[in-house]
Amino acid sequence: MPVDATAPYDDTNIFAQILRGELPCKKVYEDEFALAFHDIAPQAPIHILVIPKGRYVGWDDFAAKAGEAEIVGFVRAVGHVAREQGLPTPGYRLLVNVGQHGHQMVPHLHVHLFGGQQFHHMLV
Ligand code: D5M
Repeated sequence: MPVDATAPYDDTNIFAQILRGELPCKKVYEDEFALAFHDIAPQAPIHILVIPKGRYVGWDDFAAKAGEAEIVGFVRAVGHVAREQGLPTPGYRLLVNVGQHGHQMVPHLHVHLFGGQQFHHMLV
């Protein structure tokens, strides 16, 4: 079942467990504001998730509640990972699923970074 992105943050969610080091991940980048790791079920040759370290369920509470340094740091981390993966020149795709209609399955904000192939139409 997709999550309700307006629900209170649930500290037992799987990405919270990864952030606390209770579950392993294939880490590609970490800084003060963000953690990036390979998606467990990749849907492209490169499929990385970038998550903020703060407790945000979806885009809306992140945008509304995160501090400016946190927002800037997170956005920069996404760009950093894309550069580290050599993606800016061929290009890549970023995706954020939010709530039920967005089919968000994990209630901790995450940006999907897809690369390594030619994409065509938007996903549906
Ligand atoms: O995407 C949630 C994504 O999270 C989905 O692509 C699978 C991925 N996932 C789930 N569990 C893990 C673990 N443990 N490691 C790495 N990736 C994981 P959504 O946008 O919520 O539908």
